[in-house]
Amino acid sequence: MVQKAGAVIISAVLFIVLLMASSQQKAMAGGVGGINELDSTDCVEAMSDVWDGLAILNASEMEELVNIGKELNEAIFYGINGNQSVLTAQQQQALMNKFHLDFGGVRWPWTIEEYVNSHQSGGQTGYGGFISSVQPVNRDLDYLAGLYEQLRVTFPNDYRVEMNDTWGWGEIEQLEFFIQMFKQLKIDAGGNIICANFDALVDQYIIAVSKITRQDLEEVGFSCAMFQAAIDQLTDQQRQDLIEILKKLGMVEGAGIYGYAYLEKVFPSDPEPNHAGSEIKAAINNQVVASAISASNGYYTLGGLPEGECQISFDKADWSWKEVDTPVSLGQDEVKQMAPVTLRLGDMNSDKAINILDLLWMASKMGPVSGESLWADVNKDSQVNILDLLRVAQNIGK
Ligand SMILES: [Ca+2]
Ligand SMILES: [Ca+2]
Repeated sequence: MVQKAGAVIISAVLFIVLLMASSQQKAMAGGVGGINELDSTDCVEAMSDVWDGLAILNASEMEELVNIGKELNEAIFYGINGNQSVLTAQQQQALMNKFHLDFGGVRWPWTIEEYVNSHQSGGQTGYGGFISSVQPVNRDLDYLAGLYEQLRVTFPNDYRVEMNDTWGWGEIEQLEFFIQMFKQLKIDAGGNIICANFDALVDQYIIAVSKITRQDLEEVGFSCAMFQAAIDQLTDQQRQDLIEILKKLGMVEGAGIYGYAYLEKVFPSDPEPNHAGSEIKAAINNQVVASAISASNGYYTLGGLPEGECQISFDKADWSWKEVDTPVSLGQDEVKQMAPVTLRLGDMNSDKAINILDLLWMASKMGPVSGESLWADVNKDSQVNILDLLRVAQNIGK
C-alpha cells in the first residue's frame, strides 16, 4: 500500500507532464499536413489554469518536480534505484508499435530543463525565470509559447501523426486531457493515486473522444498502476517532496501520516534487518479506516485519513513482535511525520506486553523447533533454549 501511494502521486505528476508534452508536441506539429494543429500561443492561453497552479510554487519546487519527472520516466522504461523497468519489454514494444513512443519520446523533463536554462523571463534564467513567467500578472506568453513549442518537438513525428490519424486523439484532445488531469486528478496524503479518479479521467478524455480502447491502453501498460509503480521506485525523500508539492497544487485529498517502522535486531551486532512487512493501521473507534505495509527500509505512508483523532497500530504477523499503538491527531488534509517506531521481540501471547507470561510460554516449548514453538526461537537456531529466554528477558517492560 505504501508503494501504491507513492506511485499514485508520481503518476499524477508524470501524467500531467506527459500530457503537457503531448499537447505541446502537437501544437508544434503545425507544419505537418493534415494534422489538426494548434497555435502555441493559443495552447498556452488555454492552459491558464495550469500556469495559475504552478505559479504558487517556488523555483526549487518546480525544479524538484521536473527532476522527479525524469526519475519517473526512467523508472518506467529502465527502472531506478535497483528496480526493473515498470513497463515490460513486451509493453514497450507495444508502445512503439501502436503509438511510436519510447523513452526518447518522453524527454519532456529534460526539454524543460534545457529551455529554462537557456531562456529568460522577468530577467531571470533557470526555474526562477519559469516561475516568473507563469505569474498571473504580466504572464510571459512568449516565453511559455517557446517552451510549448520545444515540448511539442520533443515528441517524435511518428507519434504525432499516428495519434492524430490512426487514433483520433490529436493535439486538442491531448491538451484537454492534460489540463483536466492537472485540475482534477487527486492523490491521498500517503501518495496513493486515487485510481477511480484517474480511470474516470481516462474514460472521459481518452476513451470517449478517440479510437483508443481500454485494451489498447492495457497492451502498452498505460494505467494508474503503472504510474504508481513508477512512484514506488522513487527514494523516500523524493516521494515525500512530491506529496508536498502536489499538496501545494491542491491535488492531495485527505490527511495522512508517514514515517519509519523498524524491526528490532536479535543481537546488536546483527546486520541491518529487512524491515519490510510491518502492517500499519489507522483505526477510529476500533474500526480500521486505512492500512499500509512498510518497505524494506521501514518507510511507510498512510493516506486517506479523516480530520481528527485516530489510533495508529504497528505490528507484524509472522513472528513474536510486540504491537505498538500510538494516537495521532490530524488537521484537515494534514500530512504528519510520525516518530520512528521499533517493534520488539518477545510478545508470545500477543497481549501487547512482554513479561513473565511470555517467558513461561517459551519455557513450555523448550527443545527442537516444531509448530508454534517457532515463535519462541527468537535467535533462529532451530532450538528453543535458555538463550532465547535470556534474549526476551531483556525486553521485559519495554
Ligand atoms: Ca505478552
Ligand atoms: Ca533458539
